Amino acid sequence: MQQVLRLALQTKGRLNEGSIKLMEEAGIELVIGRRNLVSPARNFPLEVLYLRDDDIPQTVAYGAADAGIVGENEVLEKKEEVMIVKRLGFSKCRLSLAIPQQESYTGKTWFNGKKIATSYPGILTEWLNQNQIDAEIHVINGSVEISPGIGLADAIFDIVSSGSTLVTNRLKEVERIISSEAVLIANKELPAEKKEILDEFIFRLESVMRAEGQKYILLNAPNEKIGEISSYLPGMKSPTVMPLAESGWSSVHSVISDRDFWEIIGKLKRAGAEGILVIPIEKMIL
Ligand code: PRT
Ligand code: ZN
Repeated sequence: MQQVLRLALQTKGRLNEGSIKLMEEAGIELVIGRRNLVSPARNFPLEVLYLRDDDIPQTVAYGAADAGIVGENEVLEKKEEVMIVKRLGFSKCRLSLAIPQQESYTGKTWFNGKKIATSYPGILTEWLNQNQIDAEIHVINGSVEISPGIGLADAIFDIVSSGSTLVTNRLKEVERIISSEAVLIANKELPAEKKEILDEFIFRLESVMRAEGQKYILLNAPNEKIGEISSYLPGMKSPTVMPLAESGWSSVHSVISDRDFWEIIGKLKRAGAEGILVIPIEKMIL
């Protein structure tokens, strides 16, 4: 029987959408049965096991799933024996300490003798120990941010993304402890056949991720300007230059990154480029 890689994904929540989108972009079609716990892929030796994010590190460590997509924060908190094989660049956030806005923050020692509410006691304990701070940890799951307001704690240690939840609860971020993003984790002892499927899966993810933030650009240029124009277009290798039917003109093709987009376009126009076309790239194989 052919081996299948069992991949744990979050059933619903912030990681689910990004994970499913990544699967689609990697060309992996899932058979989504109604309320199914396990969903096989139609066209790739993989099946998805849907779980709560908190359970993903342990499930992968124990081998009930071979790999999984989960927030790095959960991996660090749970300390299970898993490998982080790929950082995936979505669901970015940070774990921070926050205190009531009216408090004046005097530095890390402010936390001495204070009560901190969190769902991440492991990461917090480590930070407190490293900084030799003696604080009390109050573990709660969900709505951590309301604890100072209702007198349950002096401070919180929680996930922050835009920071608006803190503002709403009249809190201010005073220490950023870790930053996190979605990661692909894997069991440390995968059999060779599953390892091969995982490598192919990673190869596909990399092709998709590489293409993100990159655009394909085509333009027409007078031949005497090709040298200057090419110098603005690093591309994957050098740009492709093809003669146009109209003599003295060529078509130039290359790849540019979103970040440099406007700066490069300006330079190209000043150098005499015309008919500039910019097209999204779906995948990029090196
Ligand atoms: O049901 P299940 O247990 O699977 O899901 P969950 O409710 O535990 O997790 P979920 O779906 O909320 O988050 C899953 C993962 O997404 C987290 O472990 C993080 O790795 C990542 N992530 C990214 C976030 C956020 N951004 C985020 N903003 N997780 C939570 N938040 C919450 C945060 O707790 C706070 O209440 O959003 C609020 C802060 O957001 P801002 O934008 O107001 O700062
Ligand atoms: Zn959870």
